Amino acid sequence: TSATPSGSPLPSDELLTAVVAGFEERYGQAPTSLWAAPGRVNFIGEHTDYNDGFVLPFAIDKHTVMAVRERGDRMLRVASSFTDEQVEISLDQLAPDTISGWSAYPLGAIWAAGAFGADLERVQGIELYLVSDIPVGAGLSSSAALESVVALAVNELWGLGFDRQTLAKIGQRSENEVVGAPTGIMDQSAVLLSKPDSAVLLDCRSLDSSVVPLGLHDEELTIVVTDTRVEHEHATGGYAARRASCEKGAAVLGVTTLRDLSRDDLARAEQLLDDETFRRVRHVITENERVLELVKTLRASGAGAVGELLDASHTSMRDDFEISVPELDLAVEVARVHGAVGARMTGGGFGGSAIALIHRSRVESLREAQLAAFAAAGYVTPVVFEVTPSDGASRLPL
Ligand code: GAF
Repeated sequence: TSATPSGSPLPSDELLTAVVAGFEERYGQAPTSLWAAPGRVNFIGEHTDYNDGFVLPFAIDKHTVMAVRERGDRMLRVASSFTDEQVEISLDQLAPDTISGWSAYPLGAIWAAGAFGADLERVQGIELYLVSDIPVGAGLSSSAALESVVALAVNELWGLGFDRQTLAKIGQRSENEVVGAPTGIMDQSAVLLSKPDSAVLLDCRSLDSSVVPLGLHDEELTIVVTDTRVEHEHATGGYAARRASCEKGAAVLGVTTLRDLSRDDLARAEQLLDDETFRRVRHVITENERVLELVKTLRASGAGAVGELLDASHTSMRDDFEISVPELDLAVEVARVHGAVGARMTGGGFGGSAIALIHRSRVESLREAQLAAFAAAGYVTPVVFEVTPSDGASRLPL
């Protein structure tokens, strides 16, 4: 894989070849522009985004790549390597209830741009083809990458004039209203705002963001992802239930969102809430603190000093928020035993991936240990790989 001038890894040559070849095969012509959006790892700050709290994600060196050609009519045509299904719809027909299935991700982002005020009546259609090496269902934001790559491309091709934070909101709106998952603003923000070797500190209330250098290289540290291959889904089940618990906790405690609470409110929360809701609230309050504490520690003492906060975050997700699964707990435990500075599950939970912050020299032994431990437990073989904190979505040279 080659890199940009700023040192961020570009999508693999394999993806770039596949996207152009796939486009030509589907549409019989060459594309006129290429776009890429990365997946993300959340370093810390889980289920805090929809509570107006703090998150600290970074983009990774895995990408969704899209080839596009502008058309002379109002048709949108979307195709991908994920499925044989090619979807065609006129811009005049685009609405949440006319789009479904996998095409809800790319088409939903276009609809949402209109919902944010873009004048889609004056634009002409496009045809696009998508490929990706971000594993689906691994908690690495393959959906946000899809929404964001489309939002970024049409913003530029159609001259819509949105800034990146608004493009993130457009992706989120599509996810909420077209895909139907009640997710927050973190993933699309990570995909669109990240910078190499850094994480993005985002205040999900004000949407103020700052780039926080991770300095992993200087300390010979790296981040290893263990994708448990237990697939999660945010449109159904646990994710929405957790969100509802947080809203209930905030309502009982008389605040707009849990962001308005601090450690000083825990005693009152324990008195007023049932045990389960109390533990959900405690996770969010303490997780917000951990995000800010981690950024402080990182700046003062470097990444080698943040392990305890990562570990505490996992414990809180496992015991208080109850979004971990045995496979994630095992991956975290194995990482700790094999010398990780810290480890935690990342993303929405109920499956997906765990991350370990670890010395580079220990990556291979950690991989072997994960494979052996999962085999011994009778779990599906996990996929273990290093990730590099990378640049956000961009246009690629064609
Ligand atoms: C998923 C959601 F999409 C995010 O908005 C966030 O809530 C995350 O789960 C949990 O931190 O990735």
